[in-house]
Amino acid sequence: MKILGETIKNMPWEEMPEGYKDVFWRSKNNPIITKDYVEGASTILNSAVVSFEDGFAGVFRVDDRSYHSGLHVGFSKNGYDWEISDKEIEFVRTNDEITEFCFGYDPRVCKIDDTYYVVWCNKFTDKTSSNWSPTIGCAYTKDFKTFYQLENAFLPENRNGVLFPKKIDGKYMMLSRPIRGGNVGDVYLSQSPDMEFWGKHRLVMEPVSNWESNKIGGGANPIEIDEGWLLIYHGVISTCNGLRYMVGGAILDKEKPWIVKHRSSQYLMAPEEIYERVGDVDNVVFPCAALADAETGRIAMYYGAADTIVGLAFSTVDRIVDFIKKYDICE
Ligand code: BMA
Repeated sequence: MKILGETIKNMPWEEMPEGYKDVFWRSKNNPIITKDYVEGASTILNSAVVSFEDGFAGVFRVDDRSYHSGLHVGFSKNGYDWEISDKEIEFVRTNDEITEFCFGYDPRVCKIDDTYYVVWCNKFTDKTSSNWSPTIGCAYTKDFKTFYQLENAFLPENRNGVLFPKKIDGKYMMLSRPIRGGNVGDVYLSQSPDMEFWGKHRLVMEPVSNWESNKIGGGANPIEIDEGWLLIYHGVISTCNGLRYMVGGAILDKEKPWIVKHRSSQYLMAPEEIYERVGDVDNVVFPCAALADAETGRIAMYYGAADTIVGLAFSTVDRIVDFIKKYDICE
């Protein structure tokens, strides 16, 4: 199975432990990022990384000690050691009517042509409103210095915006998770000619297996492979002990990515290590980014663990696709 896309120099990588059986293996250096990277941080969690110039850039969710979620930019040469700004990104609004940035949950960063788009869970209403109403905020940057904020993509409530790394049939494509009653939800796809007007909405998938029965949502940007789009997403089960967040996998159709061609009935990764099981929110692994190297087929996934730190886990495109097909619910 081939990854179609960039070859990544200095890709973070560690060999699979001998005799290892699961899909993803964790970095021996986990946690990769802790609160100590940013002065005044309470936690640094669900964050996005992309390759940039001769290394990597990231947009990090930093919750401060008032529990305000800000987005901070960071840079790294090797994907492990990061310089993260102590200051929040100050978005330049492209028109005065765009809601001022209020908070930033779960950012994703996606390079499309020569532009890096940032999408995150944004508060729809203004700073003074106590109304929660989350939706998908959008911005772009070319240099990770100046970020221009665009219109919110959707009406509230919506979370987990994830862009495809190229236009399909001339349109930007975004996955998102509108909330249906009681904070449960499914993955939808919306299309846009300009990153402003979104339509042609399609239902992509609903929870099917028990492990994801509470809700599902996008994870990393879909990875283009010869067979379609490899989607690493998150799924949640509601247990007697609260919610448990896990990682799932599916392959979407190349031209019509709202069509699911393969999808695993089994999760690909679940909270297992102590830093995934215990934290601000126990039992959470939450993927927001995956580096995918076309030359080697290697995949390095960045994920938030227990809403407290950022971890890194590795796999290969073959290993993930084989697993999805072995447990395929679309067969
Ligand atoms: C979701 C999001 C994530 C978080 C998860 C578990 O609703 O807010 O940021 O990781 O809950 O708390």
